[in-house]
Amino acid sequence: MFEDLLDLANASILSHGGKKIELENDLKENFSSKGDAVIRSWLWDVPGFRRWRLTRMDAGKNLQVFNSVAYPEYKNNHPILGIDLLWFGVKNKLVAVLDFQPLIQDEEYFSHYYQGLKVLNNLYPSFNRTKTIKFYDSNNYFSPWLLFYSGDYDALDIPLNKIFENFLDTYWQIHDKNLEKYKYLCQDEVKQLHINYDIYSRERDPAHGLFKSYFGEEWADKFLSNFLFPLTNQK
Ligand code: BLA
Repeated sequence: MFEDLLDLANASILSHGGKKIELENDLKENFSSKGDAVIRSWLWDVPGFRRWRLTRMDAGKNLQVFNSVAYPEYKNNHPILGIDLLWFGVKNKLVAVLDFQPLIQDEEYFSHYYQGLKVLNNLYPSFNRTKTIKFYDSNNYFSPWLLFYSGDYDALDIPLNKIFENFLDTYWQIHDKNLEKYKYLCQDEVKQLHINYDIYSRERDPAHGLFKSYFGEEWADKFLSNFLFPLTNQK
């Protein structure tokens, strides 16, 4: 599951001039000691972006994960692309969170970057859960138009691939339209907001326990510090 989405994302990055960055062996691929799960990651250097990472975890019928974050360059103040897709096999439950994660909660910033996501949010009402999100603070690094589904996978009314493709295309539009001409935050402010994003995400991320149970604590710590949120150590 999610393999198609990963292929789609990697192909889309490649077509935008992305170059693969080699990862250390155990970050690139790691098997659980019981042999019941594998986690693979990709890192890209993409024009206009500081860092673009993707991760797929396959624990068979228990759990499937696809997670990706794209951090634009400090010199522009685009929202961060955030994707977190999880499927829990026992309950056949899908949790899908897709957002243009805003650096700040500000009307002018929203009116500049969120027209496209607003359209998608209206187009896919089943991805418009109004319940408060767990673990995170919905007013911090989440937009009012995030696409969020949590429920029975079979009850999805629109194929996830279609939503994903549309979402990614809409995000590329921000980039392709060269919206970096809009200078609302200076480079130093953007840098600090990216650092804060990593610190906040690492503190809140419910994935550590999951990684620990499959791959051990040492690897889980390393994966979070060195791959998922490497700015955590900067202040
Ligand atoms: C929820 N994300 C979760 C949960 C897990 C992960 C285990 C709890 C699901 C549940 O029990 O219902 C897993 N997070 C991961 C994994 C990685 C990770 C495996 O970072 C890394 C490989 N999370 C993100 C990003 C977004 C995000 C980029 O990493 C933004 C789009 C959002 N994840 C997010 C939200 C929830 C969540 C909002 C809570 C969903 C809810 O309220 O049910």
